[in-house]
Amino acid sequence: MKEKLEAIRVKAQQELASITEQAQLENFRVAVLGKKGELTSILKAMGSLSAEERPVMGQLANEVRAFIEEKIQEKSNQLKEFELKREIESTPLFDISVPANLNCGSYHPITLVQRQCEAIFKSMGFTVEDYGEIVTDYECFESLNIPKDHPARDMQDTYYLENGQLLKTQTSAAQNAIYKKYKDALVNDGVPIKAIFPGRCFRNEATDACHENTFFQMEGVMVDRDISISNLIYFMKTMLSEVFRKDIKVRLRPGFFPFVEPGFELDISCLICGGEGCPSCKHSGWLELCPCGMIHPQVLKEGGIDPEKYTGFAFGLGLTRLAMMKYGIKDIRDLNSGSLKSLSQFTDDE
Ligand code: FA5
Repeated sequence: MKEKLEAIRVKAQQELASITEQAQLENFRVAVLGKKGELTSILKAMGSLSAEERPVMGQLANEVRAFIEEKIQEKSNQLKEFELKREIESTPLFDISVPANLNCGSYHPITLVQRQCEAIFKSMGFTVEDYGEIVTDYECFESLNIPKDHPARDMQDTYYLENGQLLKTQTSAAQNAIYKKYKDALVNDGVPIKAIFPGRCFRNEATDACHENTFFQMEGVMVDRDISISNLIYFMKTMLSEVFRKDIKVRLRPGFFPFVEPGFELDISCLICGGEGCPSCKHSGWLELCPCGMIHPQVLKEGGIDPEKYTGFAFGLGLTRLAMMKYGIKDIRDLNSGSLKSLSQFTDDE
């Protein structure tokens, strides 16, 4: 029996070395350690051994089992790493010199990133909401604690219609409507509000490599009893690690937005220059990506939610900048250029 056990250990090592897929690994595990596996059938024969031999063989069999289990785990980790590497390497980087493929359509990089973010948040129980691009002053500013004479408006000048409506400057403009839509389920049935709402935003501002007058954001809110900054940090971390699938440097610093308290700026180290400083990050090495914070009590109240009982977080992810970082696009203006030559290279990502 001793020889048989040793032989299994050696054979297992040889077979493991040639395995390249998780499915193969599972078949191997069942063939050796499963109910009808090689090792299990040897253990079953243990009863025929003498009283002196049994504990010695029992100990050896356990050692062999533990050894093989450890090797299977190691192999599984190795395969997972390979798969992740393969996926990262197959993500196309933006290359303006790629010849145009005009025969078939392709998804815009922002659509790809938006869909990916939606899938991540849906898997964490968030609903995806749609909202208009033309909104009222109340939706875009007043319901968010930004009255008519508030200086925060200076940072978000926009385009106004003759009837007083405006092109929304931020996806936060949908917050009030979302709170009103879900407040009854929250209060009566205890269902937390967990929603994301991606959308196009417009600002009347000078453009440069990281600023456009028309860009995409994705807002997210969560409201329930006892929601804290730890919840906010958890969701931000999960989202970034799922999107980039690699370690990226992030910094959180205080930031002011009248509709959150406390408020933060979440920046990521610029992936175009590796944090050295370049036009894409205004030579700072960091890119403002996702401001966030705890929803201001006044904003909850305005949405019909009692801030004494409920708290929540909100974030405003810069989707266009996320697409820049994910695909290595140096100038944000390329994304609105409508250049089929640049955009067609993303065809294969879906
Ligand atoms: C806002 O728009 C806030 N509504 C975000 C927010 C939501 C804060 C919820 C707290 C709670 P800000 O103006 O910084 O914040 O824009 C948010 C993100 O949108 C920026 O970090 C950036 O990634 C992106 N962004 C803003 N302006 C532009 C622009 N002109 N071009 C491209 N992306 C932009």
